[in-house]
Amino acid sequence: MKTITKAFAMAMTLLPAVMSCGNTSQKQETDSESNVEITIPTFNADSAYNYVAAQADFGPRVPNTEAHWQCAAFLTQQLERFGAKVIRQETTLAAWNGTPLRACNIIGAYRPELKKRVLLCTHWDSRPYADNDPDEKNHKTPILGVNDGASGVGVLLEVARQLQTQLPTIGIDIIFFDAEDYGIPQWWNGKYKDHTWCLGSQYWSRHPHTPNYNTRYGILLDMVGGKNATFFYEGYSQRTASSAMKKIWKQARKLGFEQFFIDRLGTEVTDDHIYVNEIARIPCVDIINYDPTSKNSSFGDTWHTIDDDLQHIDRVTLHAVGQTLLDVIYREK
Ligand code: AHN
Ligand code: ZN
Repeated sequence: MKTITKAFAMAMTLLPAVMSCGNTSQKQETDSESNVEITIPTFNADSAYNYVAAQADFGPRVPNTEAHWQCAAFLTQQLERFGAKVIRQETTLAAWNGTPLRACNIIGAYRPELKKRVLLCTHWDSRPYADNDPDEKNHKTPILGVNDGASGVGVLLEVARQLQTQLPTIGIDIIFFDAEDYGIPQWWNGKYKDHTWCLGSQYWSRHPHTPNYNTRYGILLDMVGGKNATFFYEGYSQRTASSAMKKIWKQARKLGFEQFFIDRLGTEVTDDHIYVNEIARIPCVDIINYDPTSKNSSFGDTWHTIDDDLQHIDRVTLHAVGQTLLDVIYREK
């Protein structure tokens, strides 16, 4: 009885800040500069987790496979259900070994008529090779890509679900890039080839979904679901998108997510944000797990291994990233 009373009292103290409406909840805040009341949705980590699990259920989402196309249809359907204007960019891209990959970037636009916009992106494909697995016999096995692929998509689908109920002041574009993870494998001992990663974002950056596409900045998610993930300032984002980067980390830390969003510089990584910045000229921040303690890889123990599965996903991490995104985009004016 005592504990129930205590829990109830604690819930009561939260009531003025968090209001429930149907299956979504939100918090009200007054903007300190403009005195305007803003309503920020509450990110539902269970919902995000379910979207991550739904992708894992398809199996590896490697280009030129049936599971890949089925998942593309699922992602298209979800964005449409959440009220986005959906554009599918289907094309054929050449892999590192010359294999033609049937690829599809999936774009969901909210209020496409607005000039003031923010871009949220992540890759949705999964890697055809577990080439960083401790066991060499797995090096040619496709990975499930649950953290590396599905986690970013899960977070952005939950953001999309929240966008549908109440729109922010600015327009939002969500892009699921394809063929990010078909890069040259570690076991290849032939000639090295550059620019084999991020094929979908390279394509989109050369062919944006609308002519003269412009946006304030982009936020890229990569491996945002691992237990105890840590997001350091990524070196390239720091050099090319520092104001957006600082804004995101500041907001995250204000929300109490300082164990995830570390106030320190990490390394520089090859990822979709590089092409978005270099080709499309959009400053883009990479929120990517960086684990300086892992013996297997700086992206964490499960990176490009057969262990990148649902068991290693933590809702708490999804929540920290998703709520930070919502707070950042609903504060844009
Ligand atoms: C490197 O392998 C250095 N970057 C690839 C980025 C990546 C792969 N992100 C997810 N998978
Ligand atoms: Zn990868």
